[in-house]
Amino acid sequence: MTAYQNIKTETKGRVGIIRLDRPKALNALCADLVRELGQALDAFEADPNIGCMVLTGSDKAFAAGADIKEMKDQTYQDVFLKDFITVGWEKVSQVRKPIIAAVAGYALGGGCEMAMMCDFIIASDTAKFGQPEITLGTIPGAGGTQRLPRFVGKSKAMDLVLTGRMMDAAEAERCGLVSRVVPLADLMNDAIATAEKIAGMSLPATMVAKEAVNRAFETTLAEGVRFERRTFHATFAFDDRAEGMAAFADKRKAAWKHR
Ligand code: CO8
Repeated sequence: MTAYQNIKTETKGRVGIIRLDRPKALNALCADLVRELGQALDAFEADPNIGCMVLTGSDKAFAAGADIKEMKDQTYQDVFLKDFITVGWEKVSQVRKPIIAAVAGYALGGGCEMAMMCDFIIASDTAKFGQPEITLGTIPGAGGTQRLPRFVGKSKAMDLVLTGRMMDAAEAERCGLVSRVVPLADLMNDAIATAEKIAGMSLPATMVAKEAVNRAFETTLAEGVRFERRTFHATFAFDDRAEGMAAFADKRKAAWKHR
């Protein structure tokens, strides 16, 4: 397995776990960390034994944002020429296998944005979310102004982006940013059990389901429903669709060919 400096990876059954691990900076997302994260995502994406991923941090911080110390002296030319953020970061939103964010502690700025790039967020009761970039004289740069309103609506997104305040896990669940909140001690067990359940499904069905839900955020309702209909029809080409329905009719457990 590749040796990483800023993350740790492990597998549990068909689940690939990536842990952000830069404790001295509360997992601030420096360039090396983002590069390693991209490599780990690529490796799990390519591994036929992995059906779902979990992205997590420490009890204290999922990630406290982009690395401010690394950013502070950069010029417009620097960030423009290297297309800062686009390279590396987008990979989290581009993996085709499902990925769950398991968030404890701070998920701020780029950390909150990275959690939102995952398919859904399971939070511990100690989690804190926010987009504090305004307090640094800048704005979210990894999708915060676009993804946050889609999760929580305009009013709450404006409140968070314009004040830079943090919200706790209860508020994040109320407004739909997270799918569920669990006690800190249960966070990883819950996230891994959820990922195992997903990884136990037919992989092609899981991947097209993810693609179809994501389409809802990128198109009109009519186009989205048309896309869903065509994709649903296409699942009739899957061996596993035939097996799933046959297993139901035979009152037996489906034996997926593609997992
Ligand atoms: N960048 C660099 N270092 C950080 C960051 C960060 N984002 N967050 C914390 N650290 C460091 C601290 O400097 C400190 O280091 P040191 O011990 O050397 O002084 C160490 O981590 C521990 O932090 P604190 O002592 O501050 O810990 P506290 O428990 O007192 O406070 C907080 C925790 C409230 C989370 C506080 O650390 C904080 O406010 N951090 C900054 C949060 C923030 O503003 N995040 C947004 C960053 S901007 C951003 O994400 C833009 C995204 C756009 C895309 C970016 C692409 C790269």
